[in-house]
Amino acid sequence: MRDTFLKACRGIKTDYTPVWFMRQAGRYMPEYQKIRQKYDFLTMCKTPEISVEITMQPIRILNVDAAILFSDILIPLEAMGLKIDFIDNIGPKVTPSVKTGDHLGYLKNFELEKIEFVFKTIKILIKELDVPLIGFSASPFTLATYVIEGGSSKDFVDTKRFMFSEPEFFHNLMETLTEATFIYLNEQIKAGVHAIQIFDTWAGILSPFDYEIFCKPYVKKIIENLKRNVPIIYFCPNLAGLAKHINDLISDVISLDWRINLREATKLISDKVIQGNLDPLTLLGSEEELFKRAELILRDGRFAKSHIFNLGHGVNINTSVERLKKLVDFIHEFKFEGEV
Ligand code: 1CP
Repeated sequence: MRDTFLKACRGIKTDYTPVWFMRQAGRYMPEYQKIRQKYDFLTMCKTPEISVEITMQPIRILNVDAAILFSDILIPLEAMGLKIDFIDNIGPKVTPSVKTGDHLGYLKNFELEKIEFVFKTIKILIKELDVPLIGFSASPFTLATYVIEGGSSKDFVDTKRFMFSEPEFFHNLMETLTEATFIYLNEQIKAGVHAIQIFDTWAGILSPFDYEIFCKPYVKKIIENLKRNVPIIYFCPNLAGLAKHINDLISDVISLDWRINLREATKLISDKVIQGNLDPLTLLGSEEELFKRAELILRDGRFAKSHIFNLGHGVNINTSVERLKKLVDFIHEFKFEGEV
């Protein structure tokens, strides 16, 4: 197996900077579209043969250094008795939504059997892949936003109303989601994933004060309790005010978005491997501007304990596959001065 990605996760400097992309499987890729025309998104997630094929597409086509399981952060909610739907042009829908302490009973005990397809997919993938497989979940807080809002949100009014009016019940919700996420990730590790990424997509909507109270303790608990034979990546976009708060999270890798200078970030977060942090929309511009920014990131990455190249968020649907492929080659072939 090509292990450059895993070496970097463990803080070992590598011959070249490994690269993979969040949302590397998806709608920007014609091969994905071809399958997506026949099946809805949930069916694709729930059918191991399809999920395996889509996970592998970017490995074959882009030559990235790691695969990420094709699934979604909302899938485990089905194992907790909630219903999830993905509606075209609108996004995910979670029913019923949990808006107050009175609704906590909507969440049932986590039943792994209901999402057996995830672990089946992982078991097939680790036999077929020649690169490491990344499993994932949302952080309990990020998952809570979908459970409370009933889907995506722009302002998170219901989440914050719940949090600030019934903090104790909010903590109860977080406990339940933390336990479920722990079981879910542990089962992915048992099935064979080589690394885990925890997506804390919405942590950045919190003040540093509230991040410490409502979000971080739960992520920390999961990381501390997971079997630590696989590296753990924590993705936290919009972390400006949170940067110094994540130093004592014991994840091996921290994944950043483009809103923070990578070199600055290595000063704030010195004990972790850094992943990131190219603005995904640079891929829509000229090649010259793209490579200029990619080079800056590669050079800044040398100041980190170790560096994994990634985007600051998911691949945009308008991205050209050719362009992404060229970026992978550019990263793999990049020579740092004074090194052969
Ligand atoms: O219509 C389609 O074809 C479905 C589009 C799609 C895809 C391809 C969704 C709907 N999810 C996914 C796959 C997905 N989602 C992966 C697969 C692996 C890969 O990266 O290639 C992963 C890791 C996710 C994780 C995910 N889902 C996150 C966290 C990452 C992030 O982007 O911050 C979030 C927030 C979701 C929720 C979600 N799933 C899909 C949509 C439209 C949304 C809503 C996003 C929002 O609330 O703004």
